[in-house]
Amino acid sequence: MDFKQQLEKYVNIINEYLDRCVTEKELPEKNLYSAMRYSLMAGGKRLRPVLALAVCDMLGGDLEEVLPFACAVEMIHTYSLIHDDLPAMDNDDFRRGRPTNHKVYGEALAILAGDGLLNLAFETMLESIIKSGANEKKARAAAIIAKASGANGMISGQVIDLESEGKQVDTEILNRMHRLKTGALIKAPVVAAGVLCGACEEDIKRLDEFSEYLGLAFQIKDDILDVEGNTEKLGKKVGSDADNNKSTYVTIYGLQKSKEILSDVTNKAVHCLEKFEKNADFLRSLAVYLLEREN
Ligand code: GRG
Repeated sequence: MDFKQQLEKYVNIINEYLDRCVTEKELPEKNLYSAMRYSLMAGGKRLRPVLALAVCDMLGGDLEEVLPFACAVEMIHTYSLIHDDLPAMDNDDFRRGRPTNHKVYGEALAILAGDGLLNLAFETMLESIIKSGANEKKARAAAIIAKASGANGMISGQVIDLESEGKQVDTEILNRMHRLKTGALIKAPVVAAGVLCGACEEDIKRLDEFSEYLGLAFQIKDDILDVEGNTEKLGKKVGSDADNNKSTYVTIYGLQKSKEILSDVTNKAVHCLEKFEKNADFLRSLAVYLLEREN
């Protein structure tokens, strides 16, 4: 199976699982489920859960055991996008090629849909832990994901982002912001999948370093796409960083230097996978695919 076919296979597995997690019920609160589904099933690259499944295959693990955790990360990611788009945050009108959640359902329901997805993520992981009889590896994986998405991770990154608006921040703050806001939720599925599959501590460290570089590369590319991307392909507005007066890799280093850093960081990510030899082929291709992505 080539890279594109394997990627499609992973995305289909993820979409089928997510589709079963949120169903619209004929209940007085059915609009809540509709708002949750609206954003969760709106497409998206599914990068975070794909990473978890790819690490699982690389380590010879059981995809069924990793899937609830992989999809929990996607639920958390989707909640963060819904909240990030709100008028109180980035105030965006388009996401994943459609009007943002609050544009369709109103602000109050969008906030609650985000809350619903966040809690569903933890419900999904906890049910999997309970089903396996208080499995220690699963508990550790859930803790990694909880830490990455909370005040020790993504939420702090978002706070730095909000408080940096309109200021020229230095590279130390910019890197901290990226590491927390974007990097943490890219690292979590990689490391959590390693833990779930029983990887040794040295391999967990390799996965940690790989995903650290990959998360940074992903964010640099995001900064570049916000300047020279295409609104239709991206499914969201281009130039939103400039509109919100944000410091990015492009505003600090310029477009050309940012591209050089992106290429260097991607090479470093790929280098971290050497030990896994042929089994890491998909993840290597994924790193290059992300470097070249247009959305
Ligand atoms: C509201 C707590 C809270 C956090 C928001 C994720 C985030 C933090 C903000 C999103 C804003 C943004 C553009 C961040 C940069 C990188 C990023 C997370 C892009 C969106 O992720 P993709 O490209 O999106 O994986 P898809 O739609 O493909 O899943």
